Amino acid sequence: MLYKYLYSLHDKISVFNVFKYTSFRIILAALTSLFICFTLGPWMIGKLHKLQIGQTIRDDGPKSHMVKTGTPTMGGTLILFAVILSTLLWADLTNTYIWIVLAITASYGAIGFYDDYKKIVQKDSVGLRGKYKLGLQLLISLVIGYILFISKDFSTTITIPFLKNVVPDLGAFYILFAMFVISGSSNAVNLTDGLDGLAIGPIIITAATYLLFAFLVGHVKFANYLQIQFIAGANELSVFCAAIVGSGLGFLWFNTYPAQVFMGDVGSLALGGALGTLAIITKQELVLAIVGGVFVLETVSVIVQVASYKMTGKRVFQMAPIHHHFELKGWAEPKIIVRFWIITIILALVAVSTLKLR
Ligand code: 57M
Repeated sequence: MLYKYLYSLHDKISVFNVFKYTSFRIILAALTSLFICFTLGPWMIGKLHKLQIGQTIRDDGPKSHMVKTGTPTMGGTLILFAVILSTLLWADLTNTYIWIVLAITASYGAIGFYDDYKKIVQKDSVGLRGKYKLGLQLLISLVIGYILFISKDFSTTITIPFLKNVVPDLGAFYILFAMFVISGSSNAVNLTDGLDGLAIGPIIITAATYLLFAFLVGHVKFANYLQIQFIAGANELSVFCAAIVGSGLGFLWFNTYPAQVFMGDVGSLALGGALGTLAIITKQELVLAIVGGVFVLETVSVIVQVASYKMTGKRVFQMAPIHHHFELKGWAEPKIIVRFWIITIILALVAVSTLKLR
């Protein structure tokens, strides 16, 4: 929005020519969303305190969490505000992909907001029932999957990491696949969001990785050189990714241990859904399971724990998701968090290497 206006002045002010470049707008989007979170963060935390939007802590979890009672939550509202505003300011709004990622972010955010609101403001411990939450997520991702499916340029093949010549075409099943990736990613991030900074760290790293993927797949020269699928217009998504990176860093300032604010479902469901959608549009679908390995690990730990308990009556982990297992083993919270970040950085490097090792 703003960039089009500023660029239109380049005849008079030649330096404004710079707004034409995606690379410059990536930096502006990151800085704008970071600045919004930095400056509005303290005000929002104060407001959440005032409104008594504080977390209730389950007493069947690690006892170390009891001190977190009353920590303001729903901080994801600020992240989403910053992401959406800086994308609107610096991205090309004639680009359909931008509207698709904004739609997922806003709609999944609305589901999370309603769930948080029911739990925290209306004191309904169940919140939005799991089946309705998942049903809504699937319905929205069905619509997005269908829109992509009918758009003439969109291919229904999937990219298999490290295997250049294996390109399965899912045809209409791609819609189901997209639903699985988008909703699965949203719920996996939600499960991971159980320690200070544990979710936002890997979200930042994953968004930065997709910033690079979007930039490369959207440039015909880079795509040809790397022999990856060229997706016209996908490079604009790197502006959106930058907005997530910036707001994520701004939020982490306050969410780092000991956290002054939690993101709530409004943040985790939306950002997870956004990452899943980025993976689908950039045709780097399965790479999400590599760079988002921590999200996958957390989810698998829950599946294994529940399956084992139902079938044998025994638990595999002291508690699932797996971050609780390490807490109960006596690891300090910051140690678990930083180690999960380190793992994600390593996985991001592996994910990027799939561009060359094929
Ligand atoms: C929500 N929510 C956090 C905060 C955050 C099936 C089962 C595994 C589901 C799972 C679950 O409900 N997961 C999704 C996880 C909660 O955080 C809030 O929720 C938002 C994210 N959705 O933004 O608003 C708590 O997490 C801690 N936290 C931090 N720092 C942060 O920055 O410390 C969050 C953000 C917060 C705070 O304590 O209150 C959560 O964990 O509840 N359920 C579980 O994770 C439960 N596990 C479980 O029941 N395991 C069983 C079986 C069923 C697998 C087992 O192992 O036998 C545990 N959750 C908790 N206590 N809190 C159980 C004990």
